[in-house]
Amino acid sequence: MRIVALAGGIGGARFLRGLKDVVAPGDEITVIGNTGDDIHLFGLKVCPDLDTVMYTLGGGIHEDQGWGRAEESYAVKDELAAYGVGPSWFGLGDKDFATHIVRTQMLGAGYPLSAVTEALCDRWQPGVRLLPMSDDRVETHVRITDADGTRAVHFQEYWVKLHAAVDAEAIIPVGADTAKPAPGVLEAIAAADVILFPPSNPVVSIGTILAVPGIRQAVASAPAPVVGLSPIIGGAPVRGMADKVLAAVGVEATAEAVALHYGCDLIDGWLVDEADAASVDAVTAGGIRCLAVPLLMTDPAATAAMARAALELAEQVRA
Ligand code: FO1
Repeated sequence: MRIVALAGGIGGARFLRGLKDVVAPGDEITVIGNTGDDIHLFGLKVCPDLDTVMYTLGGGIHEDQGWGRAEESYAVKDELAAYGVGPSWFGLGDKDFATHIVRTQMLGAGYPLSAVTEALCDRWQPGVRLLPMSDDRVETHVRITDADGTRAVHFQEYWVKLHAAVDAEAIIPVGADTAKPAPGVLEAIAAADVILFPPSNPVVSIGTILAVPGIRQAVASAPAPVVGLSPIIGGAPVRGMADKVLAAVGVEATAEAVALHYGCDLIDGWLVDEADAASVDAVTAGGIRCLAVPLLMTDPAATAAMARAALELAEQVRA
């Protein structure tokens, strides 16, 4: 079976680890990764969501953080700070720097991001094919108003430096409108037997991937059933500040609202947590098959059960 998943960072990567546990030998998983979180720092290109998938599935992730490397040190970061070279608010570790140096070196040599990602994955062997959504530069910016007035800040500044403390007035995936899907992305979607939306941020992760011209249309018209898992449980995001960016696009932070935001032209099935069982009827009325199952990825077995439930719902939709 060919499975395609549109994935963002931490939640998406953790879900994929469970998916790998439940698929049969010979099944292929292609991950279309969000690159809107990418940031250029110290002359290096950092791809947080691609790296989180690669490290999580490759066994190098800092498990508690869900980003960066395990057993990390920060000597380079401290030296940069000693030179007064910022920013200091983004925690790049020494081992992680090597990834960004290799990536930037290969990009500078003319390799597209998709080829670079494939090369980095040669080392990590994540057990999935990891494709960036695009080889073109897309960077999500957030319009905010605070004491310094109204301005757009890079998503990472909003997320990591400002802790999403101010409301997001608008989410702008800069460059998305002229970006092209990376090689293999549209083909994977068209050939998929199942397409999954893991519990990633529906606006800045999955939304950004869908903002690349051609990708939303490919998913909507794909023969495969499309099943998503709600990143919102009981009216709050499981982690992160998805509610802040959902508000920016006028979507309530509920499992039901996110399903209807994607819409029945895009998704065929939607898993909500048992805490949101009351929303099953409303999602169903929206033309989307809906089931309430445990959605907290408390441990590998729970995550595997979620992945199994998503695949089973896809089969029900297909029938
Ligand atoms: N997130 C934080 O909250 N604080 C950090 O200092 C931080 C550093 C960092 C470095 C590399 C990387 O790949 C990710 C990093 N993240 C950090 C997470 C990142 O902001 C998020 O993973 C995604 O952008 C959102 O999914």
